[in-house]
Amino acid sequence: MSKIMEVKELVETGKSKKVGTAVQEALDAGSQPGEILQAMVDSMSVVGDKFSSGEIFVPEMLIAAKAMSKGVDVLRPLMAGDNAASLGTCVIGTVAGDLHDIGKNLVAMMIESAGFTMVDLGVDVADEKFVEAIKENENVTLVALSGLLTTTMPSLKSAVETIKASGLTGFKVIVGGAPVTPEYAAEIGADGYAADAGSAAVKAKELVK
Ligand code: B1M
Repeated sequence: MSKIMEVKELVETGKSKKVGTAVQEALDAGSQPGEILQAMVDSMSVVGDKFSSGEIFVPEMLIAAKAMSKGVDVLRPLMAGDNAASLGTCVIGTVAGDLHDIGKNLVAMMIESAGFTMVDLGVDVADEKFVEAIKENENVTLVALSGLLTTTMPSLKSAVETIKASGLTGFKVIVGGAPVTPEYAAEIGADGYAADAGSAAVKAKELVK
């Protein structure tokens, strides 16, 4: 089995202790970081499908997520670019009621590597926490909101509304996450939308220029 396939299988089966080593071995064997990352993202889709079909349950999803995070830890220094150019501070978080953070962490990593200083509020972030973070941090130029559940899409809406109603200015709001569409982003008043971590970094730069 190729090293990259081994990484994929280890993530799918939640073998967190082995994933880091396997990712390093895949790199040593010549695989590119982006390729390994995509293999792990594909694994999470398999995990999601197995969950949907009742083959696995929440604990298995959780351990697969932990395994993927271990793999991402090895890739992080290789994915981070030259962030000498400061495009300001980005406040990021997964919206209220939502505990998914792998996608948000990847988006944070890519936006940071595009030249932003990152303030990561974590998961299940109440609307007011975003407002507080904009007030408390210097030169916030971007607020990035992630939502992974159809049931937390209204939290994206209320977070955008609360942030816009705060009267604070000088930043743009970008939203994303699997159930989010460009149409929904526009409907809730977000300034931007991106489908994945790479395009989030591109869009982030575009929004603050
Ligand atoms: Co959850 N979960 N989960 N889960 N989970 C999904 C999302 C689901 C699709 C699985 C399924 O049924 N097939 C489903 C949602 C269905 C729906 O709403 N339509 C689901 C469900 C139902 C649930 C629970 C309700 C299950 C339950 O309890 N019965 C529960 C909810 C808990 C809560 O949040 N309140 C739950 C719990 C969990 C765990 C905690 C066990 C775990 C998360 C652990 C963690 O994140 N630390 C988990 C996992 C692992 C998943 C799946 C399997 C994988 C998610 C993931 O990390 N994907 C997921 C199935 C799937 O995704 N196919 C699933 C990899 C990641 C790289 O992709 O997060 O999509 P993603 O991020 C992408 C893009 O979306 C985008 O860029 C990222 C990188 O390219 N993106 C942005 C994300 N944020 C962005 C922000 C941007 C721009 C782009 O701008 C700011």
